[in-house]
Amino acid sequence: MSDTTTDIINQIDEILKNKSILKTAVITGITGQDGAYLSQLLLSKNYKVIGIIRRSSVDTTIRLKTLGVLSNPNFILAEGDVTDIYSLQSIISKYQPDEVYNLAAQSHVHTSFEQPAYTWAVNAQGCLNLLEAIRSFSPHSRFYQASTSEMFGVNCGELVNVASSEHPIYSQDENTKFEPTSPYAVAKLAAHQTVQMYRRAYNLHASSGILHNHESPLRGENFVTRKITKWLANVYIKYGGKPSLLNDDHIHLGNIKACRDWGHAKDFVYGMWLMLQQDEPDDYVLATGETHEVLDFVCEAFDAVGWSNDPDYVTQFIYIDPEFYRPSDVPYLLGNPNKAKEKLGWEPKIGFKELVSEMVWYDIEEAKNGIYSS
Ligand code: NAP
Ligand code: G4F
Repeated sequence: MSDTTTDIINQIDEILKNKSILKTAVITGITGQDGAYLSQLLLSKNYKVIGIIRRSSVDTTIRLKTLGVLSNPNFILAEGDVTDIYSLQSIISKYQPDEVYNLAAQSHVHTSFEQPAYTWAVNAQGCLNLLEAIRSFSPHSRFYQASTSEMFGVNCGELVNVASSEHPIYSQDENTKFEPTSPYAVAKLAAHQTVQMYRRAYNLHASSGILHNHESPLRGENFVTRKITKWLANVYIKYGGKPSLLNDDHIHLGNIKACRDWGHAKDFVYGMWLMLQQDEPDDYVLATGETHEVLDFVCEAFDAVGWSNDPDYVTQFIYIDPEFYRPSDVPYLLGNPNKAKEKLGWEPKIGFKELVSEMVWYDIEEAKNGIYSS
């Protein structure tokens, strides 16, 4: 084939690809766990995805590479920062996106106690900046805000099994009062209410997902779930698949009695997308409806590799370290996702056991290959 023929074929290919593009989406927080899974989902639906990435002296695209997103021809990285409104204005006005997902955050709760002003700038002001950019330059764009169950704070929610006073169960839904107990949650609540205000005042199609904890093998390594699975994987490899404390290989943890409603990030990003496909914007809780203590997570991880999951046995491997306690912690999260089920048809597919097992075995493979990312 001549060069000219190949050129023509390539051009036709390009035209056909562009023709099949359905929508354009801008995502902030593109390099994070959810940014990676959401891009993967949208690309599979023929979106053109523009990921806003902040300048860094090191490569932060590891998750995007792992999921094969970075090499997709419909994926573009645009440099920007949610604390810099001008960068957002320029990207939003250039791409006129159908959908904008604001996932950028200083997302670590413990860190927010040490860096409250920075957390506020990214999590609260950052959301306002993005909404303003949309209002001014692309008001037709549909907007998703990454709100969080952390906003419920010390409020365990409503009693759901009124019949059993012996084992009362509480759960949080869209009507549960927010009682935030960290700088992270206070900033997220400010953003959440700003979204509601922009919806009312400016008629923007702006929705918030009040998401309970969601994890995956791509979870940041200083969140408790990934910290546990990485620790276990290293011990597993070091001692040939046997549990051992030979070199004082305890895991250092803080509040192991805290309860979280842990789901899989893949399920949750699908819920985000569903919210923006609705005729009307709204707020939705996404959760599995099941809660576990941090200690249960460690036991389940032991079980995944065939070690005893007896809590008395497992706790011998845990060193309770005050360093990992927070000035105030959220004691209990269990979400009621009924509204999302009824209105969006959303349902989580991956359960707790499967989630823990996937994370553990992924980290064992990484440990085998000597991959220790930061
Ligand atoms: P993550 O892995 O920590 O990712 C956070 C992302 O935000 C990263 O891409 C980070 O970029 C980016 N970012 C931080 N500061 C920024 C700034 N100033 N400008 C632009 N980007 C910035 O978080 P995640 O677990 O994917 O969570 C996604 C969102 O959902 C967050 O808003 C989080 O607060 C919220 N959320 C998460 C959960 C959960 O359980 N995962 C639950 C409820 C709500 P770098 O790579 O450069 O740091
Ligand atoms: O894994 P965590 O750090 O997640 P946390 O604080 O629940 O926040 C995550 O979920 C929120 C949704 O509810 C998101 F909005 C937020 O961005 C983030 O994704 O901690 C979970 C629990 C806490 O009670 C913590 O005190 O585990 C307890 N914990 C005990 N030892 C620990 C540790 N947490 C961490 N990170 N490290 C420990 O060693």
